[in-house]
Amino acid sequence: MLVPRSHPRAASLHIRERLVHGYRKGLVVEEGLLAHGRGEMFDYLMGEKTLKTSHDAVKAASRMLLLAKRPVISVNGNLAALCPREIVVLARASGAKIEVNLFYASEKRKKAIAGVLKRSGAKEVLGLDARCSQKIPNLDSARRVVDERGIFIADVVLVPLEDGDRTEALKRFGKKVITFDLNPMSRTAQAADITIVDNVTRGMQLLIKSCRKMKKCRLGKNFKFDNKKNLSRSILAIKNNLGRMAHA
Ligand code: PTJ
Repeated sequence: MLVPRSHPRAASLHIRERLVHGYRKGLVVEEGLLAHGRGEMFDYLMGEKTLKTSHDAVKAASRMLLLAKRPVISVNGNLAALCPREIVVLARASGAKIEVNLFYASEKRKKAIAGVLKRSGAKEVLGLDARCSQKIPNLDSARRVVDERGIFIADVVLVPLEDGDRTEALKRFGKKVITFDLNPMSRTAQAADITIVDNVTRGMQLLIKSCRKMKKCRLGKNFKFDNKKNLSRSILAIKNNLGRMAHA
């Protein structure tokens, strides 16, 4: 049966198609397809809509990005396949650099991802020049290799769809971490300073809008955001939604 595009289910099918296309083009790894499936499950439980708590997290994240001295958007295969244009627009709106950083690293995939970003309008993509490589201490995966002009010296790093080990390593290394994760219970979601519990395809657009809006305001340097509390509220919202679905 054909589902009309306006239906949330149609949106999720469209997102899936983009990811599969990204896989065929060599941007996404097989493990990325599995990670997406996990995300889809949480999105389904959320009713495929942005939660109120996620809007609050987006506001806090845009503030943190705009107040940062050296913000960086860390790009992996899934993010590049799902929202290449949004990455470039968000970088412009927030003043962040763009760096390719992969869990399952390969030069070929890095180049393919950088190519997509450049075709989407990126002027500079970090993470490709081996002469600029530095290492995040106490991390085993390929994600420890970062660019000395980017993540290595960043104060705030946006790490969508991240693995828990690197989020914790980035925190130990003194970085503020913002993440998108549909699973509010994941290690990354719990370890980050700000977790946007939303599909990255919706969340990136909201973050761009929020950065553009906040840019026009005078931002106070100090602001508080209780990520743990916001995550608990997100879990409760999902639980309530589940209850409604069960009784529908
Ligand atoms: O491209 P690479 O080599 O860097 O590899 C990327 C993956 C995604 C394979 C790697 O980072 C990975 O294995 O990630 P994890 O540990 O599986 O975590 C992915 C998290 O992202 C999970 O908690 C998912 O629920 C969540 N997720 C999946 N799809 C989305 C998502 N969150 C937001 N939006 C999505 N579309």
